[in-house]
Amino acid sequence: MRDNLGDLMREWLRKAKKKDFQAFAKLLTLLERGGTEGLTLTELRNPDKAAFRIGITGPPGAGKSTLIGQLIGELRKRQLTVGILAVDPSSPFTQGAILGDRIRYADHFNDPEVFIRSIGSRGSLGGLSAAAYLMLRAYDVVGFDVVLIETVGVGQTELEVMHVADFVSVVLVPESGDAIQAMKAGLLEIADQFIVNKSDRPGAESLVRELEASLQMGGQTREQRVTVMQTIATEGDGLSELADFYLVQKSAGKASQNRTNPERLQWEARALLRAQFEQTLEKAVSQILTPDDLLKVIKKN
Ligand SMILES: Nc1nc2c(ncn2[C@@H]2O[C@H](COP(=O)(O)OP(=O)(O)O)[C@@H](O)[C@H]2O)c(=O)[nH]1
Ligand SMILES: [Mg+2]
Repeated sequence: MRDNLGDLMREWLRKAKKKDFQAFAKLLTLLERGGTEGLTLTELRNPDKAAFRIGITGPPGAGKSTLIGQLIGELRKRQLTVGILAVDPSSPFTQGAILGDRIRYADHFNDPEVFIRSIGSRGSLGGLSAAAYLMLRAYDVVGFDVVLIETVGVGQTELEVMHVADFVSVVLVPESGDAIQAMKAGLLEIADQFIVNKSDRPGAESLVRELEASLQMGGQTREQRVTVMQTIATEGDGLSELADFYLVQKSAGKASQNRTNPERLQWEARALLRAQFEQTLEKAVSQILTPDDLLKVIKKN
């Protein structure tokens, strides 16, 4: 049974590498269900390519999905292949909402160089789900130039995007509160860049100034200077500049370096082990039927 799963994964992967996106979708589903089994695939363990992964995070409603929709178009104009992984249960890219947004994203759904996938659930012991890590490995193997990862930046889970992305953009809007609040939420730690979206709304300019001031005061710890850009995603304003900016970041070549970084591998191991523990835990818990079972099962595990 286990061998079968590995063989099946290998088969879908072989097809996916030839741009068979139906096969790729099937592979991702197996990776999502198969626990750590995906790691038995040599190519997944050691991808010979590394897509430039851009994490796009920020509070719900900030306009991340709208921004990504526009960004896909800009990246396609620049002849890049684009993969999207939405780790956001409320994303328009998730199953149900895709129907509603069919018209808005129609171009991209029919584009053979664009692949969109979402995972609704996160690891239930917290943290980014193990599946997300494995699926992103598969995006590397298939050979996308750029992968956009959408997460909702409101909890610890989402801060973890910094351990899989090669560049993290935090999307804020005038109404999402002041810069201090963003700093408190830990967003300064993970941001390589802030995008002030909805810049058509009042308060955008002052948010930019606040962010820049906090960045100056905050003693930026990462080697890269954190930038602040402004967009109006609904109008496509600032999107061409953003795409160009990402291409400059991409050319710095961090992606392949990051893939072999021990600290990152350890974060991935945490997610995979959490998933494994969780399975064991659920199995053990289901055996408890009497008060005496409680001690028995706990001692046994
Ligand atoms: N006024 C304005 N509305 C925007 C802008 N960008 C997105 N929106 C709207 O904000 C709402 C939430 O957008 P969405 O992309 O779903 O946000 P997400 O939850 O961060 O993915 C939608 O109604 C968008 O049309 C913008 O730049 N200006
Ligand atoms: Mg969204």
